Amino acid sequence: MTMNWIELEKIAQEWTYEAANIIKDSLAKPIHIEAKSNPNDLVTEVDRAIESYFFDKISKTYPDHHFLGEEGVAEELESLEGTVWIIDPIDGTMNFVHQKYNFAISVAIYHEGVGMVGIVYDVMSDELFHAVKGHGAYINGKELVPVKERPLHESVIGLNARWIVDGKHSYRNPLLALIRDVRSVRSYGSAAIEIAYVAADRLDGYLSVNLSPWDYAAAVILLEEVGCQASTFQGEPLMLLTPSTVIVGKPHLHKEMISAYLGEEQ
Ligand code: 2AM
Ligand code: CA
Ligand code: CA
Ligand code: CA
Repeated sequence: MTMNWIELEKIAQEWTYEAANIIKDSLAKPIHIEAKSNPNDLVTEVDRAIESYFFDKISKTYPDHHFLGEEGVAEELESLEGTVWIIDPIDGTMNFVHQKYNFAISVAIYHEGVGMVGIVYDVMSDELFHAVKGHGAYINGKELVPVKERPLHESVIGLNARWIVDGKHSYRNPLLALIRDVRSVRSYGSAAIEIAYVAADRLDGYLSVNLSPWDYAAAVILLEEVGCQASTFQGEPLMLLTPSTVIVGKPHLHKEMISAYLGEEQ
C-alpha cells in the first residue's frame, strides 16, 4: 500500500500539538530531573512521557511502522527499512529545565531511508515548521521561499556550544577560524530549532560536532525543500542510525565551510 504522506503529516501534526499540551501542563508542576551520560546531559520524566505518547499512538495506529527515539522507549532499531518514525520528544531539554522556553518536539517520518515528513514544533513560541517531501516547507502553514545566499563573511551561523566529545576538543582550530571569519555566531540550544531556522532563512548555516539522528532527522527534511544542504563535516551523507558531526547551510556556504575549514580534522 502506498502511503498518503500529506494525510500522514496532518496526523503527525495533531499528535504533536497534543504532545505540546502535555508538556505545557507539566510546566505548572515540579519536574524531576536526572543526569544521563554526564551531569550536564539532562532528562526529565516529561521527555519519557512524550516519547511514550508518540510510541503508543504510532504502534496502535500503524503497527507495521518502526520507531526510533532518544529516550529508548522502543527496542533498538538496526535498519531504516520500511516506514520509520524518528522522534525527539524534547529537543533542548536543558532549555526546558532552565528556561521553560526554546525547546521543540521533533517528528520525522522516513520511508526506505528517505525523509518524507518533517515537523519541528517550537512549543512555547507556537511555531510549527513542517514539510512533506516535494511539497515545500512551511511555518504555521505559510510557505517558506527558497533561501538566498550571502558571502561567508556576512553569514550568521548557529553553533552548538559543546565542542568536547569524549574529552577531546575536536575541530577546535577550524571552528575558531570559522568563527573569526563569519559575521557572527548564535547558540540557541536546540539543534532541531537551529536547523529549522536555516530553512526559514533566520540563520545561514548551523553546525555541531556531535548529534544523534533524532536531533536533525525532521529538520533536514525542511532544508531540502528550500534548497539547503546537510552533511557530516566531511561532506558525507548523514547516517540516520549513528551519531555524527553535522553541518547544514545554504548550498554555497555549506560547501565553502567544508572545503575551507572542516573537511579534514585538525
Ligand atoms: P537534547 O536536548 O534532545 O538532548 C544542544 O546542546 C543540542 O544538542 C540539543 O539539540 C541537544 O538535544 C543536543 N544534544 C545531543 N547530545 C547531547 C548531549 N549529550 N548533551 C546535551 N545536548 C545534546
Ligand atoms: Ca538529550
Ligand atoms: Ca535532541
Ligand atoms: Ca531530546
